[in-house]
Formats: sequence, C-alpha cells, structure tokens
Amino acid sequence: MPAASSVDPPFTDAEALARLLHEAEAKRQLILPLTERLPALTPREAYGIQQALVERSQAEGARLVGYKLGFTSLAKQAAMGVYEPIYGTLLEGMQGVDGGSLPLDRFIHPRVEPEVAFVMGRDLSGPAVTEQDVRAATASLHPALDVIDSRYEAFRFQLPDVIADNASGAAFVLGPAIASFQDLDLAALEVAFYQNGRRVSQGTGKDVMGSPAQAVAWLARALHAQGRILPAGAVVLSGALVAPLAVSAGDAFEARFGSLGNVSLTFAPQEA
Ligand code: OOG
Ligand code: MG
Repeated sequence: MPAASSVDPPFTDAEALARLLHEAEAKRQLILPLTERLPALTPREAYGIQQALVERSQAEGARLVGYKLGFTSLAKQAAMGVYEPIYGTLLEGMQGVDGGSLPLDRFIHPRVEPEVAFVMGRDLSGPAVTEQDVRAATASLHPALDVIDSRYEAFRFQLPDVIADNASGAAFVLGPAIASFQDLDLAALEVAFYQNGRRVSQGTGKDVMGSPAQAVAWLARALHAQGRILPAGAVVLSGALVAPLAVSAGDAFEARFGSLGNVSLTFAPQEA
C-alpha cells in the first residue's frame, strides 16, 4: 500500500508559482504566502521563482535595469520581521520621475522608503567583491525612493515568500546623479525622510550593512554564487535606511540626503 500522502506538497513548479505572483501583481490581488502551502520552500528555490517571474515580464517586453536590495538595515529587518538580506530585480517600467507623480491605483498597498542608488560603470563579479571594488566600479550615486507593494496581505511573509515576490518590487525613482563622490563618506551619509512636509524619520549610511557600498558588494557576491555578474549600466538600490511609510492618495514623499541631494515623489489617486 502506498504511504499516506505527505501534507507538504513537494516544491516542483517554479513556473506555476511565478504565474500566480505575476497575475497577483497584474490584477492587484493579494495571494496567500507561498510558505503556507509549501513550508519547506527554500530561499534558493524562491530565487528560481523570482527568476521565472522576471522572465514572464521580459517576455512581455520589460527590460531588466538592475537590482534592489532588501533587509540591509536593522530598521527594515525589524519592520518586516526578516533578518537576512535579499535581492530583487528592477525592470524598466518600474522607474518613475523625480518630482513626478505615480497613480495610486497602479498598486495594491504601496509603501515608500529612502535608499541610496548606485549606477554601475563597470561589470562587477567574483566571490570576494569588496566595498572598495564597488566604489571603483560605480559611475554615479543617486538619492532614491523605493516603492514596495507586497503581493501578500499586510506585508506578512517569510523569507522565501518575499524573495519569490521580487522583494516586493513595484516602482522606484532616482534623484540627480552625483558623479564625483570620491570624497563622500557613505557610512556617514544622513537621510531625513519627509511625508507631506513633515520630517518622519532619519537614518545613516552605516545602518545599511556598515555602508551602502557594502550592501552592493554583498549583492555582487550573491549574484556570483548564482553564476551571474553585476553588469555595467545596472541600477542598484541599497535597501532602505529606515522603516517604510504607507501611502494615501495625494501623499508627497521626499528624502533629503545632504550632500547626495534630494529626491521626491507624490501619489495621484489614479492614472491621469
Ligand atoms: C521587502 C522589500 C525590502 C528594503 O529596502 O529593505 C526592501 C519588503 O519590505 O516588503 O525593499
Ligand atoms: Mg527597499
């Protein structure tokens, strides 16, 4: 007689799970965390789902423009209950305009957070990429806002869920480029985060893995472990320095990074 069927279905089909996440995003519908049905899902398998999800967008014509880091600061880890860094993929259609507006109805329940963005001038790869390597390979730095929009209810997820869901990626905005950053101390960089003109929080570069450049070095090493490189031209978001803020229609957000400059974004009720 066959043994009683196991309660946990084995993980077999990255494509089917990617389709589920892709539809949730397209239809702005929440889904149950994948780990509720697949408690044994591993981070490695979850990156396979993310890859299949990104390939679905690419098949629809979306161009890959870079990567976003997640859970690189204690503020972010504590806010979401996930205590390991992850990465997601940035697609061209996610990019908004500094000082511009995004329609709220494009999202499910967006939140906004300030980050440091790197634009790579050279390929980076290898198992031992350092902060210095990152600085040397960077073409420009930008103040940035990351708009996250989990496809899971109330942003409640386990590590594999949020990896599969492309690190809650939804939109991002880059502020002006700073090309001469050689004298900029990224660990000492301070950000003040404003919602509707009111200063809500502040953070420091060192809160992000010691320095935002360390976070990018971690990304290059993590990509290397998957047989991939961080290519020239890629945009990389460092991960948030402070906890994210929920968005209501009409809200305006601004991150002021001192010598790195400012970046801002508002949310219109709907598509103009
Ligand atoms: C996952 C995305 C994490 C960050 O900056 O830490 C992230 C989430 O918080 O839903 O973008
Ligand atoms: Mg983020």
